[in-house]
Amino acid sequence: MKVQEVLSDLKRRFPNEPEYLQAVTEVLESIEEVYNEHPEFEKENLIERLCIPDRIFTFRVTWIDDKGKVNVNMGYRIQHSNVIGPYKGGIRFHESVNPSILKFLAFEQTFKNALTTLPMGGGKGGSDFSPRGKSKTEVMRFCQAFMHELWKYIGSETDVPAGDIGVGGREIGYMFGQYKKLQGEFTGVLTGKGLEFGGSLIRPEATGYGNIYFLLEMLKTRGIDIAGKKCLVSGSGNVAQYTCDKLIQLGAIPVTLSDSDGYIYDPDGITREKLDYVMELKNIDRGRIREYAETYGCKYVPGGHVWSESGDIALPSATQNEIDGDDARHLVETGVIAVSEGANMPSTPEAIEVFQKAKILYAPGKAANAGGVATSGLEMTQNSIRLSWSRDEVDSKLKEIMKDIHRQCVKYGAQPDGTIDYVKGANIAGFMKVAKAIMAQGIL
Ligand code: NDP
Ligand code: 2IT
Repeated sequence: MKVQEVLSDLKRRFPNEPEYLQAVTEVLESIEEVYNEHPEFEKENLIERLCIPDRIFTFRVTWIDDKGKVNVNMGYRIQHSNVIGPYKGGIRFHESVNPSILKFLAFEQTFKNALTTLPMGGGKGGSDFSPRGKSKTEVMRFCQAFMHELWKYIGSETDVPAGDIGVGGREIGYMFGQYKKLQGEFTGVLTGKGLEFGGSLIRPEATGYGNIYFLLEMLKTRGIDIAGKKCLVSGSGNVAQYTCDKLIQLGAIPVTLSDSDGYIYDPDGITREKLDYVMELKNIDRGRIREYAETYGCKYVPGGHVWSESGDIALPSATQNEIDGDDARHLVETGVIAVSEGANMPSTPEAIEVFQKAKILYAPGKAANAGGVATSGLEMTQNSIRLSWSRDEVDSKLKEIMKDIHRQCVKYGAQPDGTIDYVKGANIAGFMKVAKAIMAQGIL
């Protein structure tokens, strides 16, 4: 089937899955031209086989809270594609989780993982359980109950989950412990593990650092220095924190952070000391970003989005569709020069169009935030060879991978006017690798 036929067919079959359709539409529209140059792809209905996940597991998760109440959540694992390696991708715990969101993430993950140059297929999982407001023991019981179902479907050579929204080192530790007990085996079945039990140095930092390494490559194409640039960062979790960390190291000035309740704007910049405070607030005390404004006496906007402020560089690091068309127009009108996505699909299609028309530097998540999963891939390698690499070794491999992803984007996304279409570049590069692997392995 032709690209447009597949798209309208998917819309008919999955009308209640807007995020999945959004991600699929973006990729298919940017690869259409290349796809049409390969009649052998169409002959084997490659597109439809690429868009529909290999399988989806859905299960009930039952757990008891501290008051003795029995709670029921939904659990999922989407195994999208294992043509270039074991299924690989994070687990998200958030009340908004549903099949559409996980299908979009698993689809995107497949291309992102292809771009890393490492042998990893694509998958994603999660639950509509939110750790927010839960005690440590409730989170532990939930993670154990979740893994009690999930363990049957995963394995170090089959499917290797990791963290995402609501799943950090703490949750990975609990899930790893439960997997090990059920399977009776110590294997690298999850990434993002603690350093004491097979985790990799730099994995916590990797998504944020990787995003800035990618941004540096983009800025280099226009001869722009990052030092002194005012940066808008959204979110205040793993990705946002290490994005700020690297910005501070490079002399840039992060001025915002947010959570689902609102955002802070600190005109003096988030310094090293203030970032240490945020890390303790968010990772240990599990507090709200509002408390930053109370501690440092800056602006807090309840219910607001950082995109109503202005800055030189925008680094969305919270969630999907957080930047809409109006936000994008405001950012462009107030002089943003680069947008690099730490989050997955944070810009709506309209926002992407605004950025691209304005010819600012714009990097989609599947390229810019691939450093997280790439370092997960490095964790898998270290687990397989039973060795731990030093911080510098992992960091320099991460830098090389991000530079390589940038090169792939330039190769497939260079435009006649000298600019680079990073959306097209990332989508075509990822697609070609996965497509060739599917063709080589026969009709399955
Ligand atoms: P965290 O759970 O550590 O942090 C998420 C942050 O975003 C929190 O501040 C959270 O606020 C905020 N947030 C989440 N959902 C919403 C929402 N619906 N509305 C408003 N704010 C929200 O997750 P990560 O930092 O790991 O993930 C952030 C993004 O980066 C996600 O899009 C994820 O898919 C992506 N990503 C993560 C990678 C990783 O390695 N962790 C790798 C690649 C991409 P609150 O605390 O109030 O919920
Ligand atoms: O979206 C992502 O790339 C992640 N959440 C990280 C996945 C991983 O397997 O490390």
